[in-house]
Amino acid sequence: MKPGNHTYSSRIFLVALTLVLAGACNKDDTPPPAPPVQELTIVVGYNVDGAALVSSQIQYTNAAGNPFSVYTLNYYLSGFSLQMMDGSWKELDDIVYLDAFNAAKNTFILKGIPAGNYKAFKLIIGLEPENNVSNSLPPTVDNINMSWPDMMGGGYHFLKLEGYFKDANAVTQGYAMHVGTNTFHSEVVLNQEYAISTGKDTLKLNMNIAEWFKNPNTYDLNIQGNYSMGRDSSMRKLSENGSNVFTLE
Ligand SMILES: [Cu+2]
Repeated sequence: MKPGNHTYSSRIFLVALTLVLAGACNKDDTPPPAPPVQELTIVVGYNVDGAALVSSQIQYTNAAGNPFSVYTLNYYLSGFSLQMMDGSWKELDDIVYLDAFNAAKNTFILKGIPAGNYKAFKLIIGLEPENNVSNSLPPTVDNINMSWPDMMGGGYHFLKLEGYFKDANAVTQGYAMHVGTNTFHSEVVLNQEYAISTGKDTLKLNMNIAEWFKNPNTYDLNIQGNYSMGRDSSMRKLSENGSNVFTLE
């Protein structure tokens, strides 16, 4: 072996050793990165069969042919669950109060959702039985206004949809679609693919208010009644229709 070759080999060995040591040092000194926090902002929008939601004169017509307006739309969303591509579900405990005519109460943030691709989004309109307990929510003005009388079963209103309609004699009357009491929450399943990226992301939910009167039950305010509170047959129809009011954008 020539002396020059020996020197060259030693140099390669030293360079290699340095790299190994450097790598080892980096491994010891660098903490593992903290898992990123995913925030999913949900923005809720409204329409009435494609028409913009405006709180004003009677200008919409429901599936039964009743001309109607919308002045109040308050409700709870809860039971959020997001299905990943492998079929597993990420369930969340959030309970959110919404007011269609208050922009600040149509946006909310769900936290701690792993980034990735999803294939379904579930939620309920209203409260599940374990949360539908009188005075169990923080005593905000909104929650107090949504309380359901104890003598009628207690808990909270799941939905208040109110406005005016023209009855069979073309006389303007008020209507109040109030839904509450256990088993009358609406289950919403949106089978649609969406991606949640690392960091912050947004999903848009759209409610077609006309669906409350339409599918699967045509709700005629003249026949079924313009007040639903405490009437099981009316609340059942509305809660079934509620399963079809949302689409995911
Ligand atoms: Cu009521």
